[in-house]
Formats: sequence, structure tokens, C-alpha cells
Amino acid sequence: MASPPPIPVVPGNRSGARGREPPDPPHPSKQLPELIRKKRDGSHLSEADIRDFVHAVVDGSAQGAQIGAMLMAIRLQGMDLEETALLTQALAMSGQKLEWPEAWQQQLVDKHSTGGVGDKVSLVLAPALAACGCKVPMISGRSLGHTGGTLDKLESVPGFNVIQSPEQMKLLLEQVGCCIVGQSEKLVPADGILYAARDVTATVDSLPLITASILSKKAVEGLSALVVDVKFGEAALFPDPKQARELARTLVGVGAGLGLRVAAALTAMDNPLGRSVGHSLEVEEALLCLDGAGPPDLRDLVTRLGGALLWLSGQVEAQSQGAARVARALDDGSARGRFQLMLAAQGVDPALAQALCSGSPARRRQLLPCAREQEELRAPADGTVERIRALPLALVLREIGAGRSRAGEPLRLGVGAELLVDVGQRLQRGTPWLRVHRDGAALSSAQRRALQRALVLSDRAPFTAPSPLEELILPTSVQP
Ligand code: IUR
Repeated sequence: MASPPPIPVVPGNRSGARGREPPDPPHPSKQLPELIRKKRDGSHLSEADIRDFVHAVVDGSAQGAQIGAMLMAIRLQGMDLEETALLTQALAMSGQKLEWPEAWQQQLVDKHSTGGVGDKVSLVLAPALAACGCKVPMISGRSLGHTGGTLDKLESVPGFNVIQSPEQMKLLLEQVGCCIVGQSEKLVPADGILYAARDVTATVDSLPLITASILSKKAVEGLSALVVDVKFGEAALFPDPKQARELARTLVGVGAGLGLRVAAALTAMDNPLGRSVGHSLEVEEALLCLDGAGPPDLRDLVTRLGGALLWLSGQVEAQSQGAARVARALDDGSARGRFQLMLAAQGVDPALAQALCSGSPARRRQLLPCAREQEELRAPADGTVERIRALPLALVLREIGAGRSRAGEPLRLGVGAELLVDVGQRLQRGTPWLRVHRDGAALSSAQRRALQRALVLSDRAPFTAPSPLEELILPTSVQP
């Protein structure tokens, strides 16, 4: 594999670059109907149009209905790459840009996912990359709909604080090499407002809006390289692989236009990733992966995404070399050491962080939030596990408290499920295949039926499940 192209230096998009210009004065919201009409009728929005819209969103002059109308116009009419890049920039400029020492330039990397079930990759990858010498200023999201969120998973560790100022993030990167934090009023506030509005206006699944939302948060991080994990399959935002590939290409293309080196991984989200779904159960599984063990699909994704990032940022000669380096960090305990440091530096009692990281799986379970009851489901027939459908599983778990239907809803952090079998495995009728961790009443018969439908059996011979990573789309050219 050839070395990646030299890293472009884009003014205002790098460590040491000057801060953003002071914002222009607020614009009156009476202009907004014109802008909305323009997009509604399929015209191209200019840089000034997009900037005016984003200003109005942030300064509060845009009414909720106007924001919703513009989002729907964009959802229905789309945006070309230029408009999407302009929207990304306008969102990024709505808050503070993170400033890092010049010496970190090449080491700054990050990963983002479009949302999955059982996806705990960030929990493992951020400390593993830190152990490989990277700086990872990860701004993550919360659980929403049937998909899980990294911030909520981390908050199942008592004391973990996702609210960190830009100054604290810098300290975390100096001392630990990684941090995982939430978006705040200082960081890309326009995306926070638009994301919440998208959620209640059926405009989440818009290619330009997703692209601008993800890349604006990454543009302020001043990265050398970014990999976006774009999910496809039944439980993904875009189930159709063609649409997911289009999103992946848009992310790579718009990223390149902004001087960001972005790769997009297309990964299958039909089965949950790993064997655990649910907040504290996923932290336990992330710790297993950090022990150098855990499910092979999780380790495979962590090492391959990490390998791609080390290669893209020019730190290794080939992706396979990067993957081997990440695998070493998992096997020699250095990644777990970084995770322990990150927990303690982000508010967890150091004794608890140590006990979690060095304890046995049984001890870890005692230290994390635990559901009150467990209930097992058994295979209804003999057969080979063809699929374990992530979507019905996640929908039932959401009903019993492991997910949210609306932003801000409280979560039951110990609620979730453990898969007791693997895809490709031969089962006999009556074999326990799923252990549900629940707080409330027993599962209803409708919930049990829905869960049993998640187990898809066939007459095939046993097989080894393929890697979830189907394709890595790399930037072909970078236009600073
Ligand atoms: N993650 C984001 O940061 N923004 C989005 O719109 C989606 C995932 I979907």
C-alpha cells in the first residue's frame, strides 16, 4: 500500500491557526422566508444565504417553524457538494475552534459513526490510538432512536464527566492522549440546535445534513485524519448499501474540499456488533476488547479503522502495519492503561478506574450499573444462526429502558442483552441464545415474540461470520 498524500495545510483548519473572526451582526429573521422559498423551489443556496440561515439559528432570531421548514426543504431538494461544504463550514464557525500545539499536527485523528447497535468501537479505539501516540479529541453523541451513544455508555461508569471545556480537552490530550466529550454551547452550537430540530421534523436521514453535522464537529477538532464508519443494513440509518455508499462518498468528497483527510468505512449493521447491547454491558465488552480478548468482529473493526487512521495520517507505511500496531496496543495492555487514565482524568474515582480496568469480568459487573433481573430466550428449532437481527432486538431493548424515544429521556444504564451464540454457529432447539437484562416486569409475550423473530436460523452448514467492514472509501485527491 502506498503512503498517503502529504497532509494539506489549510489556513484556519489546523493547530496553531488563528481563532475565528468575530461573528457578523445578527440578521433579521424576515429574510428567512426568502431563503426557505429558494431551497424549497430547488435553487442553489449561496455562501451568504447559508451563513445567514446559520446565524439566525444561533442568535435565536429564527423561529422553530422556520428552522424546520428549511431542514425539510434541504431534505427534499438536497444540496450539492459545494452547498454541503458551505453548510459544514458555517456550522463549524458557529462556535469555538479547538487550538492545539503545532507539534501535534500529524497525530490528531478521530473516528465517527453514523450510529449502530452494540457499537462500542469508540470506547476502545480512542485509547488504543492514544497508546499508539495519537491525539484523539473525540466529540461524541448520545443514544437516540434505536441506536446507542458513546456518551451514555461512558456515563454508565460512575463519575464519568462528558462535559469538558476546550482548555480541559487540551489538558486531557496532553496527559492521556485522548478524551471523549459531548458537544457544548462552545463547540458547534448550531449543530446542536439543528440536530435536535432534525430529530423532531423527520429530517435526520438527509445526506447533506448528516454530512455537515458530522464534518462540522470534526472540522473544529483540527484533525490530520478522520475515519467515518458509515453503517448500512437493517438497523442502520440508511439500510440500502447504495445510499450508504453515497453518504460515504459525500463525506469523503466534502471532507477533501475542506482540507480534511476523511476515509469512510462501509460496515454492515444487520447483526449487533459484538455480543453485548446496552450501556454498561457494552462498557464491559469494550474492557474485554481492551484486555486483548472479546468478540472477533469488534476487534477486527477497531484494528482496521485504527490501521486506516494511522496510515492516513502518515504515521505508518501501510494500513496493515497500522492495524498490527493497534492490535499490539490491545494485547500489551497499553490501550487499557490509556482507558484507565482517561476515566480518571474525566472524573472517575482513580481507585474505581483501576478496579474496572484490572478486575475480572465478574468484578467489573459488580462495579457498573446492573439490571435487577435476567431472562433467557431459547432457540425455537435446530439450525445455523444466519442472522441476529439488530433492529428488533434494539427496539425491544429501547422499550424496556435501554434507549430513548426523545432526546433527554433518562436511560436504564444496566438494561440490555447478551448474545449467547454467534452468527454461523449451529444450534439445537432449546439452546439459550439471548440473555436479557431487565429492571422491570417480565418481558411481555409480544416482546418475547419480537425477540424470537430476531434469531434467523437456516439449514446451512456452520460458517465463519464475515468481517462487518465491507469497504473502505479513501480520498482520491485532496483539494485544499
Ligand atoms: N452523527 C452526527 O454527528 N450527526 C448526524 O447527523 C448523525 C450522526 I445521523
